[in-house]
Amino acid sequence: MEAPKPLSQILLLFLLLSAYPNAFILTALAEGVTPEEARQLRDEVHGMFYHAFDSYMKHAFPLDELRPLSCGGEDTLGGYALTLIDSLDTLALLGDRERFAASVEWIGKNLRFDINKTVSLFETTIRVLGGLLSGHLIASDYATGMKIPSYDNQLLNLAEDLARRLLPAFDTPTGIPFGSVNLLHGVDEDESKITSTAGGGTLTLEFGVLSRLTNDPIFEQVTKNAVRGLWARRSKLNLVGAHINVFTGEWTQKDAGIGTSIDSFYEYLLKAYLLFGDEEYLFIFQEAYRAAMQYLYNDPWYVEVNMDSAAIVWPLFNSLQAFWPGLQVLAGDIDPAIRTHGAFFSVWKRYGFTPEGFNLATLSVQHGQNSYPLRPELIESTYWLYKATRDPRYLDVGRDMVVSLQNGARCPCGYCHISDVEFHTQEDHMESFFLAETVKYLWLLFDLAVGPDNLVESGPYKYIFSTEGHLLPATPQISLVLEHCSYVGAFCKSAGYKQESHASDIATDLQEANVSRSDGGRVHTGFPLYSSSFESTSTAGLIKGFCPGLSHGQKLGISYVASIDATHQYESANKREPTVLQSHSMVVVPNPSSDNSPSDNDNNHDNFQESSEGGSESESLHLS
Ligand code: DMJ
Repeated sequence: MEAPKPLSQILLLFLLLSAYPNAFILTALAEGVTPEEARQLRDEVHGMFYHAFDSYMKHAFPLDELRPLSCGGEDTLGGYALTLIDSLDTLALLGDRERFAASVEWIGKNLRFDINKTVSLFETTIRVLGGLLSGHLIASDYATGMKIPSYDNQLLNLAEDLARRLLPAFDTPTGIPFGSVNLLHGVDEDESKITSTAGGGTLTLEFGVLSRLTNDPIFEQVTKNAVRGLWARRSKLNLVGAHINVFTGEWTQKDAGIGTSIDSFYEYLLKAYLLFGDEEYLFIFQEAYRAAMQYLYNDPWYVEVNMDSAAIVWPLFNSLQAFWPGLQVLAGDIDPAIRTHGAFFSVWKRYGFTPEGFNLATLSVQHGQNSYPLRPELIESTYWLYKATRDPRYLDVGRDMVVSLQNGARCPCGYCHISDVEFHTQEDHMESFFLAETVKYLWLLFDLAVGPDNLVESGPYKYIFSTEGHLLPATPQISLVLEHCSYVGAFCKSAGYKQESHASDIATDLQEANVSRSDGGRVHTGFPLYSSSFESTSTAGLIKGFCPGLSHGQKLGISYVASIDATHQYESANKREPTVLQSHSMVVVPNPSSDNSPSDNDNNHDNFQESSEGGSESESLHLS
């Protein structure tokens, strides 16, 4: 690892960066993608998927992953057709009934997990368990339009068998799991006791869904316990480190950040709340998010700091950070998401790909971190920002990404890792997440622009994407609700009539549900409610209660309400006027603990819920 930069250099950097954000955003402006082009791009991405998927099936299957340069395959995880499992729900999303059904059938008949393999708990959960569960939820349900008549829960049975083999990893004094586990023998004797925060804290969605499908709470319990174990050891600043000893609970790597080793810990806090409605996750997310925005955010970038002192240790952009603007869209914090996405995309534009590390002090590729292993994160955020704003500039961004992938990464039998973004050197490997995520988000982006007509946007459920891009539907069985009304708002700034009517519907709903009192136009609930959105042009709101006035899509899905702004933005962008985006479509950010200052906390935070509940009236977490 390179030594941290001197403070003067870092200060200079931030002076530079504070002048840069707009420039970064403006560099994102390109020739506009027309609706017809969007359709062509969607079809091109479809072709990209099949170039890689068919090559995998021809040259690598049933090995785990494709070697796209040499047209071969390799076992990289457990030796169980990883790429096929990871691709299942993308096949379904693309409407490929034939390959989806054939893949489900093959997996049901051939996969076994009683094998003497030590595997990564995190990777196995997000890729294999998540892939099996989303495949099961699509194959078993008429409402998805992809039900397989002969399907008889084979994928669910496999998922349960696999998860039971992973359970020994959670048998630690802290509840934070080991990083790896043997599928036949449990945890190896010499297994490392050090694990990453993301590794221990990114398991709740898959295990929680499994619990709700099998009616066995154990899976949900152990993964929630792991999150509690990590969060209880947060610093006084509400930051978590990167690596921890699962026996002693000591942090062995105290660098706090939103990227490498921590990223999806934040992601699953919010998504576990959205999928399961479990407010404990929301409380933790709110505190964790607020701290991240306070200590890690250097508009528009994010740095790594010491979790105790907040001193900057690494002024680096790392490519895993790029999921964050997408998460911010789900959290309703769209303005900083737009700026950060613009900054991150400026790195992509410079090299044609994002390097694993980009040094913000030298404004160059971080030594030793010059590869682009086909990661999806920036594309994922582009999709979410387009979904939230409908700003056509995000289609331009998507087109640039397609061009980069087609010109730089496409190789004879698939898509190659780029081992050096400065020279576009190709490497003979294709991670399964290229088909599970990278191509999926690109396709969704362009399909959104031309239709949309797909399971995610027009299907019967609200879908939460796992960190591997797997589709996890908020079915009543999974969300444990009928009239679930953790409504992710679809308000738009200038659509005043919609905003007003929603606001009054909601106020009425809350009164009817006897959980609120209305006072001077503000809505108060027993649960902290983001209230000011109804009065201002800001558009954030988490609405709890019963919402008879809302459509099915609004109650159960993240649904976009076209706004006057959006139309205006489209026109403006086509006239090449840089516009500031304001219309929002999905928003949740109440703050239950505005008076819970970091100094109120001590190092052992087992009582985090109590301290959260002591919070005053809700407020926004917009901290920029
Ligand atoms: C994927 O496996 C997941 O997105 C994970 O959260 C991070 N790493 C890769 C993609 O970069």
